[in-house]
Amino acid sequence: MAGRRDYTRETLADGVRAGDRRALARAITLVENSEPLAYDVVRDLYPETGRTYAVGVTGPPGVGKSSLISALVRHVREQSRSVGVISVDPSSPFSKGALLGDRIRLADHFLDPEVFIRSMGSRGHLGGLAEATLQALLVLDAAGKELVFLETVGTGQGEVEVIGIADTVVLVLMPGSGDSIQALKAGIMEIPDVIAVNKMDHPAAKTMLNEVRSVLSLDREREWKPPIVLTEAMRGENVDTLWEKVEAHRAFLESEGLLEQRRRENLAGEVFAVASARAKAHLERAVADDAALRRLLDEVQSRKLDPLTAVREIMREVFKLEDEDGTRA
Ligand SMILES: Nc1nc2c(ncn2[C@@H]2O[C@H](COP(=O)(O)OP(=O)(O)O)[C@@H](O)[C@H]2O)c(=O)[nH]1
Ligand SMILES: [Mg+2]
Repeated sequence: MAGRRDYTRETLADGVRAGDRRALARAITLVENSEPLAYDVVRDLYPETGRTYAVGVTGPPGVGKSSLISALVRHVREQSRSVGVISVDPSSPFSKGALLGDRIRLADHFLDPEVFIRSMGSRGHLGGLAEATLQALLVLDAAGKELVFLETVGTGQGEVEVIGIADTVVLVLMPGSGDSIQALKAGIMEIPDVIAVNKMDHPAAKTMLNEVRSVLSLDREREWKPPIVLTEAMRGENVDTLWEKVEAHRAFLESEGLLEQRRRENLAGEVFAVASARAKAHLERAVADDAALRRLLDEVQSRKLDPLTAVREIMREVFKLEDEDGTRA
């Protein structure tokens, strides 16, 4: 199939199944562009998916997520496992081997045919980044990747939706990630399954470790106690231990019969997230395209119409919904 540019639904699905890199790259580009062919191919492949184990890697910018993923990929490649990486960190663009700045860590793996790395742009997908990531993950799953790492930056709602599909979530912090500690403490950030305190070469790493420990100790009821690992991504220090913890979490989920349950909830959550994102995009477009709806907003502004009456009008007009605010007309 080499050299063939115009895939059909069948040849693209077959290329993905065979793990052909060109087909994978093409399929994910189509996914990113919300092309109809991408939907068809994923629809065809979906019954064959569910074999990949997805590891989400999240945390603030600059903590070393990309570097750690690179080290983890190296580690799991020593066990000959096939790997995919999807990065939705806009600051870590690893596409086509053309890497910016010093972010060459994942480039080590570009020559390895069993490793497929792709960064997703944050362009306007109909269903947001959650949609594009989910579809890309399914493509890599159908291609037979045993493991897929999903890198996302931050802790915003969009990122939560992207990481929401992961079987195991690793939160990466570094000395000085005080905001994240506060977010964990306040319950803004969900408790991850494994925590890496990276840059352990930094003098404040131990302090950070203790802070994370004290936050987690507040939460005694959990069956799974998230392990915390000090790592150094550049030299690969403790990366094997970090991977052991990920595997331990997987074993925990599997032994308790929780993996199926988690996946069921994750998939439901993704469907909901993508549907919500599409509904929002639809709403915004509808209001932008409709002078009468825009006028409602003007009337709210000039206090001729109260906000919830405008909401009700908009819901009726755009979604054909009555009484969505729960009041009786
Ligand atoms: N000293 C030290 N620097 C690190 C470590 N891990 C990553 N870095 C550096 O931290 C910076 C950000 O790393 P990167 O992996 O791009 O972080 P990301 O934004 O979380 O993906 C880079 O300059 C890395 O070289 C570490 O364990 N120790
Ligand atoms: Mg990164």
